Amino acid sequence: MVDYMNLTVEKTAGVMWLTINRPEARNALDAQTLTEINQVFLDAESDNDVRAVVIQGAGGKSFAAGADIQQLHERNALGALIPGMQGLYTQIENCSKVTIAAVNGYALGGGCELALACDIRVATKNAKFGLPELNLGIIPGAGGTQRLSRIVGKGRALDMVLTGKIIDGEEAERIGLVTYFTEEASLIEKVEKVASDILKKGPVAVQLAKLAVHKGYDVDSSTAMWIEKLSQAVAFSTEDKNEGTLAFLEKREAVFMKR
Ligand code: CO8
Repeated sequence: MVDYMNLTVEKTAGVMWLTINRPEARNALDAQTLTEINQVFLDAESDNDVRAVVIQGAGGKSFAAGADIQQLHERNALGALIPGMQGLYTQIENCSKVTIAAVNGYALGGGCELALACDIRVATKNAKFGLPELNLGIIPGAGGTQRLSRIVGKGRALDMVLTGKIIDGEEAERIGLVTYFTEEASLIEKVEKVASDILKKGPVAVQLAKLAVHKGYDVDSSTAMWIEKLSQAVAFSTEDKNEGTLAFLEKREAVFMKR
């Protein structure tokens, strides 16, 4: 496995655990860290043993405190046009593996947007979500203005974006920003349970279902239905479909193929 400066990466039964490891900077996402996250996703994408990627922050205080503000200070308008963090998060959303954000502590700005780009968010009471970019004279620019409103609705998204308010994990669950709220001590256990529930399913079906939900969300309903229909047709062409349906009829657990 590659050596990283700002991440630690571990693989356990089907899951790649990516830990952002700059606790002294509250896991702020500088260019080096973003490059390393990109590399982990390239590796995960090409590794058939990996079926889910979990992102977490080291140090207990922070998931990620956003883009590195020193580097933002030095960036000009042309620099803001490159794909950068927004491009990386879109790649994460499009990743064929399931992605889970395990959030404890600060998930601010680009850190919150990173969690929003994941398929599932698990958070503790101690989690603090917010988009404080307007305090810096910029706007959430890593998908936050779009993904937050798709996840919690336009009204709540506008409130969070315009006021920069910070909400804890419990409130985040109440408004639908996070999928699961858990005690700090049970965060990893909860993430493992969610991942293992998904890993029991047919891998191709998981990939196709994720694709249909994400891609269908951004287009008109008739096109979305066709995305679902075509994804289903692919699922029907798999050995997993034969095994899954036969296992039910034979009253046994399905044994799905590896990808
Ligand atoms: N960037 C750089 N350094 C940071 C950041 C950051 N985002 N966050 C924290 N740090 C550093 C601090 O400067 C400090 O460094 P030092 O010890 O050298 O002084 C160290 O981390 C510890 O920080 P604090 O002492 O402030 O720790 P606290 O526990 O008191 O507070 C907070 C933690 C609340 C997280 C606080 O540090 C904070 O408010 N950080 C900034 C949060 C923020 O505004 N995030 C949004 C950044 S903008 C963004 O993410 C835009 C994304 C889209 C970009 C698209 C570009 C085109």
